Amino acid sequence: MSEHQERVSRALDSLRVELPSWGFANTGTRFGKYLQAEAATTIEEKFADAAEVHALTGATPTLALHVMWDLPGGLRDTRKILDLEEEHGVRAGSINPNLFERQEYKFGSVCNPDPGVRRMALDHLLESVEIAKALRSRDVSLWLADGSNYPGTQSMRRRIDWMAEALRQVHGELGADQRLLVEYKPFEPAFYHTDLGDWGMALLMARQAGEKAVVLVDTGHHYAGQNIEQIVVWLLREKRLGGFHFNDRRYADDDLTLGSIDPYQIFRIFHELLSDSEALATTAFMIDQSHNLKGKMEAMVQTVCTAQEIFTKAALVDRERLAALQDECRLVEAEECLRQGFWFDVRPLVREWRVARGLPEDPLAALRAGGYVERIRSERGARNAQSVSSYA
Ligand code: PSV
Ligand code: MN
Repeated sequence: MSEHQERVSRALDSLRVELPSWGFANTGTRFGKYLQAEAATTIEEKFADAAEVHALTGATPTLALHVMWDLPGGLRDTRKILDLEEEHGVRAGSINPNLFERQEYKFGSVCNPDPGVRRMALDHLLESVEIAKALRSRDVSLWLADGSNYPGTQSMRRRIDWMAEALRQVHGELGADQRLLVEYKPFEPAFYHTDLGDWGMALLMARQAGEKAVVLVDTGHHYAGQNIEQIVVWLLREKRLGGFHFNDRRYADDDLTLGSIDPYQIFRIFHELLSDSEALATTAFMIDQSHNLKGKMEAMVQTVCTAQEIFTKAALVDRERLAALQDECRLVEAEECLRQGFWFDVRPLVREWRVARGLPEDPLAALRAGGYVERIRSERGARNAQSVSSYA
């Protein structure tokens, strides 16, 4: 086996990407939804879709769950999830509390000035920790939609204290191997201030919560032009990088397919991660995309294949040589050393790896040829069409 092949195999054997349950369901924009006949309408269907993606790519053994959407009965629903895990060979991944959809959260959840609403949010978080324990899930993944729309309408300062108090309590209930992932976002749904607006705020909050709290970087949650790989480097250095929500964006949190706009950025992020093998082993790679126009299944398989290809490119960078070139400030050679991996056409090697692992050589072609999408379209079409008419 050539050195390249070996590196590619090692990289692909190690890469695990978590799928978002919500990526299989009908989603839209704030202007409405275009419903797809194939979209999953139940948790059973989400597990089935995730299992199909895993069978095609060999890289997606876990499914992220959103508590309100996937376990509306809370802890009581965990039995059903355990059965689905067994049936489909896909495990529950990160557990995502929902602190943004209930009417009570209009002015925030754990940052709400109303102590009753704060309590309600905390109870939901604590139940989410219990759900994660029951499902043997390592990560409780927290995204707060909290914020405000107009200057002066909320005390940003007091809201920090309320948030810190809640996160400390949640942290106190985590099991020995569990983690609290803290996600940040600069705007939306709030348009003036977001209580966790950037990675620095998330890092400070994680530190205050406790040592099992780490930061989650959603690639779509940055201002245009921000150097995300530098953020990754800082979080790695602080030992507080918990994981990623991968997607791509052109303007804001667009939820576009990974690598569709700027594949070099994802490559640079992977390159920094691959420079820290210890952190790499614990970092959660999750997809957070909603495919509004593309077919759900096709888009998901395309995303995972893209992650595999770009990760492999980054694995080919000769990091030892790069470090030497950096030390000697041989700028062009250093840049070319990095870019060598990016420009290398890894696809033949990735195909070889797939065949060697008993996977389809071309997962997208296999999806199209396998009839799965046609079958779920006919099974789910009527149900999805019903929601079209009720939507209209
Ligand atoms: C918010 O934009 C976010 O990125 C959070 O991770 C949510 O959990 C997810 O999208 C789904 O709404
Ligand atoms: Mn996210």
